[in-house]
Amino acid sequence: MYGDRKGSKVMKINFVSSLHRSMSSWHLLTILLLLLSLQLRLALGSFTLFGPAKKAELRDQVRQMFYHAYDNYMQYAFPHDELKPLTKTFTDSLGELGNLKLERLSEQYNGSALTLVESLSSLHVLGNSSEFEKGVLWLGENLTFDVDVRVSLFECNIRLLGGLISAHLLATDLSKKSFREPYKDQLLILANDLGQRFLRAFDTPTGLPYAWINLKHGVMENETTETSTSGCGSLILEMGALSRLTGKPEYEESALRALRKLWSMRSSLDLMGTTLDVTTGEWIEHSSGIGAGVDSFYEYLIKAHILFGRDEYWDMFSSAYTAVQKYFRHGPWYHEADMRTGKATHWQLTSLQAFWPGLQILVGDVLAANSTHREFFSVWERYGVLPERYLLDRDMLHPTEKYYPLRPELAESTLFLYQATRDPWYLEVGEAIINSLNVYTRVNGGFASVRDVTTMKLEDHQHSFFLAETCKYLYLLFDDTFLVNGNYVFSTEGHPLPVTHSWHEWIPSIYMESEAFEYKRGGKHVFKSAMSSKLCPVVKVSPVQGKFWVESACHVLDKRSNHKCQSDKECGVDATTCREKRL
Ligand code: DMJ
Repeated sequence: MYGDRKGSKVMKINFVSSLHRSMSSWHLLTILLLLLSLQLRLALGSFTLFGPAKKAELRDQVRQMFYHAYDNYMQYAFPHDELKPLTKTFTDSLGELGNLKLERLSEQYNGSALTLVESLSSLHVLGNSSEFEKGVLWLGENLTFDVDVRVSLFECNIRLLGGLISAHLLATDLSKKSFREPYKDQLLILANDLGQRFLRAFDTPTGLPYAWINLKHGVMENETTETSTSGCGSLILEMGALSRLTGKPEYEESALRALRKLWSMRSSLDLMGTTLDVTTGEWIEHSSGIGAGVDSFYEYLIKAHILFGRDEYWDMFSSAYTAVQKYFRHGPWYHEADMRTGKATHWQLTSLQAFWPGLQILVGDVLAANSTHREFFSVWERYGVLPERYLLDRDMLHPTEKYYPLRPELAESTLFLYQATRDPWYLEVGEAIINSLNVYTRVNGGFASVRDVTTMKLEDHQHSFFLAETCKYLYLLFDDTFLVNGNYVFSTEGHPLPVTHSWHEWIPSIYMESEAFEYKRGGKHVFKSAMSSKLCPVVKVSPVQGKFWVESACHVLDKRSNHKCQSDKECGVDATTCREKRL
């Protein structure tokens, strides 16, 4: 088991001693017996707590939460961008995100049905093909990007472009038989149109894209030249996928050129800053960490490697990851540091950082992931949800960032840790997250963000990522049917992109079914091939010259080209389950 329950033991000791002062010994005995029985249940293993019935019950609870959020959006906000659940109205937040001057919003702008676009892949994961199909047909007929609205390139990319591309791939996946009527690539046509509009942002002397564009007119006059590392370094999954799907290389080329330029700006310590100027290619903010403004840059390096197989992404990722672990990590926490010196600058925990353990699972760094995840969960338990920012050096909440906008990161890491370890402790974490969301954020009109974690006062906003990510990750934690038969990488917005051999640029690793190797199972030596032992899932089996060849989907490849790892360290990581292969 990876779940360390030390923290809860300490809490129990304090709990018992304070009770002792105020209660009779008879009461104390009763409580001790109760605690003992709880301890016994835990010692017997959580299998009794998390049998199939309990998992199904929690899955159904999440399904119900998703539909509470979705139905209210459809009733009160659609086709606008997001739901205001307290007043049961809407906000065209995609425009607002980028539009500091609201008067610039065109009067005809009625939103981009953002939450519907973001919900499609979740509807598919939940197995609701008819609502999925209805959404696709509506978007194909009604959605237009020819609107006079200034948007954030990053947000538009991860939410709209990613949502459209993922849903397109799911719609065309015939094996899922999700469509009753013939699908006519409606979503891909929309994605291509959006991609064309994005290209204008890349027209800079450095190739680094502007952070903001007007969807109708392109980059506006006097547009700010400041952007963030994640803003120009997390475009490659969506734009690369768009190129593969349309056959138009310009999307991937633009995103890759920007990524290479960004990487060339790293310090001699392999550290990045947080903000930069797209015209000069100079850093503006030299301090950075793994949270806001940088987070998905790291995520997209490893995920681009998984999706496209290019070694270049792995090389960038492994250097960047090593530098993070070396300069930012302090025990389970990650502080910020100056990219030039590696010296610590800010000691803060931010809610966005909670994605990091999930990323660590992708590289098989399970123990480090568990220790950080555990700390984040203890903060969740302390406040009931995760506060946006906590000052580690002063041991206090950030005075103005006490909010929790229904973010998914802790649920995301919990899912990946559970997939990697199957430790039922993570199901308990998932259950606690579900309970908190229902107790503190569920209102009659949907789910509302928390404005202040100390008072649990709510804010009138249901972010679209609650449907795209939070609900999806929690659902998959209790029912991973969707993952079992597929092999996906999730975008930073939780949109699944199938890992397919035809998108891989390297010569794929080929397994021969007959090529057996020895490994240990339950103390016995077993002779099996990588494929038949299911250590690496099959992506494609094809007959070549009369023999069956199987392509590996391992996203961290075995060290040896013949896949016969001699030690655990030489074994790769399975892309679907994120499990490290073991001897
Ligand atoms: C989402 O839009 C994405 O996960 C993004 O990468 C970070 N922030 C939000 C969720 O918190």
